[in-house]
Amino acid sequence: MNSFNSEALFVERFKETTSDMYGRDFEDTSNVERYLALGNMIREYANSNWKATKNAVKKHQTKQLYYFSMEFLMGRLLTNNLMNLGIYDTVCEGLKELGMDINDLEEIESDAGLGNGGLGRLAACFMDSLASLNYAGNGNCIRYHYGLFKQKIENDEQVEMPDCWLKYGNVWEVWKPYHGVRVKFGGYVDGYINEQGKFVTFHHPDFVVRAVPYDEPIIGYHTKTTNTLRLWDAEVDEDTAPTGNLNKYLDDVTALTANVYPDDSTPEGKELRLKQEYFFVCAGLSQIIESHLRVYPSLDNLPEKVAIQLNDTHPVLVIPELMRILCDEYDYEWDDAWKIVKGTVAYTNHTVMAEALEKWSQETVQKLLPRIYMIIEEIDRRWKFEVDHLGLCAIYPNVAVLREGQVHMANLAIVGSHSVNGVAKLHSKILVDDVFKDFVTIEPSLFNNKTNGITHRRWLMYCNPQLTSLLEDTIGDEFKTDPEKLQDLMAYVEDPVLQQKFMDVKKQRKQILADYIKKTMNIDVNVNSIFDCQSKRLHAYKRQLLNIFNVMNIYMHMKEDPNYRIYPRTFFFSAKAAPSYYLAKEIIKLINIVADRVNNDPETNEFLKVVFIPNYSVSVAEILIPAADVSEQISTAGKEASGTGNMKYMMNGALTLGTLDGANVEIVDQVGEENAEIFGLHVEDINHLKHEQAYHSWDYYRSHDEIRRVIDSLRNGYWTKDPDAFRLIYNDVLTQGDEFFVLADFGGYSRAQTHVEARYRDTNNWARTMLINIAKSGYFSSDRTIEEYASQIWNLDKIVF
Ligand code: 26V
Repeated sequence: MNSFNSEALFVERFKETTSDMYGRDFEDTSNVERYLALGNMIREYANSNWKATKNAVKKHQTKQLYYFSMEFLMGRLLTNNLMNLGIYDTVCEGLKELGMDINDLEEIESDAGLGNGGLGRLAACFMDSLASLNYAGNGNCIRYHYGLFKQKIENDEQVEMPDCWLKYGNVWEVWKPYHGVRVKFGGYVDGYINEQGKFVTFHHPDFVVRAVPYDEPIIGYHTKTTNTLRLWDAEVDEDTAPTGNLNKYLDDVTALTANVYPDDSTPEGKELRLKQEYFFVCAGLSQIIESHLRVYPSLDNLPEKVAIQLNDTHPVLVIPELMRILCDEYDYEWDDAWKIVKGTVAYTNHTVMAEALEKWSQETVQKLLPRIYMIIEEIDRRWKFEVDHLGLCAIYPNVAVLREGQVHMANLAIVGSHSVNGVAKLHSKILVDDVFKDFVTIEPSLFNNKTNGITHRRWLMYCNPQLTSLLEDTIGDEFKTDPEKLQDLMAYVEDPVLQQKFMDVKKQRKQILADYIKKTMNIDVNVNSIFDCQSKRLHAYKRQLLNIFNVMNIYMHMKEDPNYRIYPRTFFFSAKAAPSYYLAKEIIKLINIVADRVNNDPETNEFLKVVFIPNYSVSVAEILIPAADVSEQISTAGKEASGTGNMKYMMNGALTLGTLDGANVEIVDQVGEENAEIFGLHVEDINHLKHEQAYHSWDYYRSHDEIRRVIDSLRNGYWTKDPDAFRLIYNDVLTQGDEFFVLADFGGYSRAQTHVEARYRDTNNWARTMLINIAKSGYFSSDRTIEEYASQIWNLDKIVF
C-alpha cells in the first residue's frame, strides 16, 4: 500500500523513513532531515508513474518532445509535487498531527534558480503543462552547481552572492552515472577519402569530458504522466584525461557546469558559455539518438518520433551536431540528413534586441569545435547557393550564417528549422516585418506565433490558495483542469458580495506580503495603500526608470505643495541586474536611495512608500504577485517580446498599467481597454520618430517642468551629496539621446498613474475590473500555449496508458 493512502499511514511511514535514513529516532531528527526524507518518499511514490509513462511511450511509440533550454527556473517543487500528485492534504494533516507545519519544510527547499528570467521560467511552466496535458515532453539543460547569483542590497547597491542551491543535495534528482556521454572539444580534424569514396573525418580533441545525467520527475497535475527533466553535469573522463597538467584539466571540467551565465547584458563571446552550449547539446542529442535506436531500426523516422524545440538560439548547435551524427556516425548523405534535421528541429525567438542576438566569432567556434565548424561552413555554403539560385543574393548579408568573421546563431537556427516562432502576436509580427523579413521572402510558411503562457497551477492554485478557494466557491473547480473556464466568473463580476469577498482576499494577500517585508526588511507598509508592483529583470528597455522618475516627481510635488497629497500608495520593485550592467545597477541604487528618503519622511510617508525587495526569484514572485493591485508593464513599445509576469499579475487580479507592447496587447484584447490602463507611444510612433530622427529628449527636458525637476534632482544634491552618483542615468536620458523614450512617455505615464488612483477610489468598480482580469486570464495559461505548440509545431499525440 502506498504511504499516502491515509493520514495515519503517512505518519507511520514518514517517521519510519526519516528514522531509517538517519539512524536516529524521528523525534531527534532535524527539519532538514525530515524535508529530505519527505522528498525521497514523494519521489519514490512518483516512480511508479514515471515507469508507467516510459513504458506507455515505448509501447505506443508515442512521439516525444525534447525542450532544449539553457535555463529552467523551476523554483521549489515540494508543494507543487504534492498538489499535482493529489496528496497535499494528507501530508499537511499528517504533519500537523506530528506537531509540524508544512511551511517549515517548504522553506528548507532551495529555489532552483537555473536561469535569468522569463525565458527560463517559461521553460519551467511548459514542463508543468506538458505533463499535465499528457504529452511526452522532456527538458534538457545543465546541472549548474550554482544558480543565478543571490542578490543582496548593501548601501543601496546590488551585491551578488553565490546561490548554493545544492547545499543539501537535490532530493528530486536521480543520478545516472552509467548513462555518461563523452563530449569532445578543441584539437583538430583529420580527413581522408575511404574505400567507398566517402570523405571521412576523425576528430582529435584536446579536451574531453564525461557528461552525466541527473533526471528529475516532472509530475503532471492529477494525471499519470510523469516526464523527465534531464540536467547534465560534467565529470572527469578517466580514459582520456590528459597526462600532465592534471589540475588545469580538473579546473576546466569543474568550470563547465559551475555557473548560470548571469550576463544577459554583455554579448561578447565568452568561450565558456559556448562550451556550455555545446556540452548539453551534444550530451542531450546522444541520449535521444540512443533511445530512438532502442525502439526503431534507423534514424530515418526521427522527425516522426522526435521533436526538438530550441529555446532561443542557445542550443542552436543541435543543428550542426545532429548533422554530424547523421553524416559522420550513421553514414547519411548530406541532403537526407538535412531533411531529418529540418524536420525535427524548431526554433523560438525571445528577443528583438540586436545586442541580444547571439553571434560567435568564427575563429572561436573553429578552435573549440573544429568538426562542428566545418559543418556550419557547409550549411552556409549550401544556403548561399540556394539564395543565389533564387536570384536573391542582395539579401545575403541579412540571412547569411557566416558573415564578417561571425557565426550568426539566429540565422543558423532559422535555416535549420521547420518552424520559427515569436512569443506574442506583436513580437511575431515584428520578426516577420522587420528582424527576419528577408527570410520571410524565401520561406514565409516558416514563421508563426505562439503567445506565451504561465502555468495556472503554480501561479494561481499554488501561490494563491485564498483566491483559488474563492473561485472554487463561486464557479466550481473545472478551471483547474480547464483554465478557460475562469470565464465563468464573468457572470458574477457585478455581484457586490463577491466583489467584497475578493477585496478581502486581496487584503489577506497584501498582509502576507507586508509581513514578509516587515520580517525581512523591517519596513512597515500600509495594507490599505495601493500595492503597485514592478518585478522583472532590470533592463533599460523595461524602464524601471520611468517608474522611479514618477515616484520622485510625486514626492517632490508633495514636498513643494502641502495641499497636494496622493491616495496612499506603496511602490514595490524587485529586479536583478546583470553584474556588469552598470546602468542597471545605478538604477537599483537610485530606487533604494529614493526609498530611504521617502520612507523616512514623516511629512509624506503615510502617502508614499517605496520598497525594493531583494533577490527577485520564483519564491519572491509567489509572495509578491498575489498581493498586487497594479501590474507595471511599461517597456518601450516593440522591445518586450512578450513578458510573462504581466500574465501572472493579471491572473491574480492586478490591473495592467502598461504600454502596448508584448503580450500586454493581448491582455487588452481579452479584458477590453476599459479594464486596463494603457499609455504611451506605440511601435509605429517609435519607428517614425527613429526614422525621422525626430526625437530629442532635451526638448522634453526644456519644456516640461516636472521632467526638468526630476532630472535636475539627479545631480543637484537633492537625493545624495555625490553629484556623480547618477551620472550614467543622467547621460543616458539626456546626452545619449534616451534610447528607450523615457522622457517622451513620462507625461502619459504620470497621467495614467493619476487615473489609476481615481479608479481605485471607486472600490466596487475596481473589484469588478480585477475580477474581469481573472476571468479573462485563462487564455494565458501555458496549457493553451502547449496545445498550440503540440498541434501546430510538434505534432504530438497524448500518451495512452
Ligand atoms: C535581452 C537583452 C536586452 C538588452 C541587452 C541584452 C539582452 C540580452 C538578453 C535579453 C533577453 C534574452 C531572451 C529572453 O530572456 N527573452 C525573454 O523571454 C521571455 C519568454 O519568452 C519573454 O516573456 C520576455 O519578453 C523576453 O525578454
